[in-house]
Order: sequence, then C-alpha cells, then structure tokens
Amino acid sequence: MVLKQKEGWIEVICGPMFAGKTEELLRRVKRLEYAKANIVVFKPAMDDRYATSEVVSHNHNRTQSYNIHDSKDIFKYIDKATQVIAIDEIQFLDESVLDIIDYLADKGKRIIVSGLDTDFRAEPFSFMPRLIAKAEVVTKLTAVCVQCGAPATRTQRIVDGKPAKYHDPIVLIGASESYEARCRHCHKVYRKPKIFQGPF
Ligand code: TTP
Ligand code: MG
Repeated sequence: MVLKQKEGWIEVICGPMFAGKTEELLRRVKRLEYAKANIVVFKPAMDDRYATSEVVSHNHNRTQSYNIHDSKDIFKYIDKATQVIAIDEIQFLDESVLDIIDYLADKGKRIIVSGLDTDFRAEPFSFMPRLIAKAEVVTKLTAVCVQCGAPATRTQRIVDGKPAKYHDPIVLIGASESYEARCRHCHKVYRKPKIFQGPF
C-alpha cells in the first residue's frame, strides 16, 4: 500500500514572546509563496485603522495580511481556491476560530497559526490548549531567558519595574518595554494563588 499525505491539516507554532513564532510563520509562508501557493495571511485587528497591513517579525521580515476583528471575517478573503490560511497571534481572536479552522482543514486547506501558549502568569492562554489538541503538528518554540540564559518557556510582564500581579488584565499589547522571556525558575508573578502544596 502506498501511504499518501492527504491535504488539509492544522499546524500550530506556539511558545512565549521573543521565541520567533512570527518569524517561523513567515518562513513557512514565504516557502509556499515561492511555490506559487494560493495563500492568505491574517492577524487580529488591534484597532480600527487599517483593514490590511503586514505581519512583521522582529527580523523585519514581512508579508501582506488582512486585519480581522471577527474570525468569521476570514471568509471575506478566502474562497475554494485558497490552499493555505495563516494566522499570526491567533490567541487574540474569538474562540469560534477553532471551529472555523477545523472546517477549513477538513475542506483540504493547510492551516498555519502561531500564538502564545501561555499568558504572563504562565497560565494557558484562553483557547490555545484546545487549539493545540486539535492540531496535526505542534511546534513549541523557546526564547532565551534574559536572566540566566536558559531556554525560556514563559513571558514575564514587568509593570513599573516589578513583576505583574496575578489578577492584572490578561491583554496588554506591548514588546520589550513590558515583557521579557524567562525560564520557569526566573519567571515571577505577584500574588499567585497557591494551588498545590507539596510535601517539601
Ligand atoms: P508575540 O508575537 O507572541 O510576541 P513576539 O513578537 O515577541 O514573539 P515572537 O517573536 O515569538 O513572534 O506577541 C504577543 C503579544 O501579546 C504582545 O503584544 C503582548 C501581548 N501579551 C498579552 O496581551 N498578554 C500576555 O499575557 C502576554 C504574555 C502577551
Ligand atoms: Mg510575534
């Protein structure tokens, strides 16, 4: 029997900030663009100013993208001929994006998405665990801990020079002025509830 790869699946690129998730998404998109794939890129609209913009990585790599407020808006920009759908920072879209990309993968589309797997408290970021469970391929990237140089799996939020508090709002758009990549041991959150008390 000849084993064949059927078309249509979901790839997730996840990890903390400064891990190169956008860079990796763009790398996959660019390869497919060279092959003349019919590909549409999206990102969540953080404001109302522009309908189209670009996904830009820290390395200044970029590609044209559509800014969407609602995950259903994906259907305004794709059609049957679309082969690949990529979404950066998917954690900021509404949860129905999960059903939408599931549907599209079933219809034979290749879905490439990137997003934060955890928030600044190192808790799972909204629907990301469900997305990861549904995906065929998951790439968990690490950054470099700014304190000790170990692989960083977490994002530290700093407010007024101090670690953010557990009950601070989850969404705070920003970059290195408010966030740092940290490893498990260097990551700090104030007032984190004690959920489990072990024997030592
Ligand atoms: P990312 O694209 O994940 O950050 P990045 O560009 O540094 O990472 P990469 O190189 O891997 O692409 O963007 C994260 C956005 O999310 C950023 O605007 C800050 C925001 N954010 C929150 O709103 N809440 C949080 O808890 C965290 C950790 C980030
Ligand atoms: Mg990014």
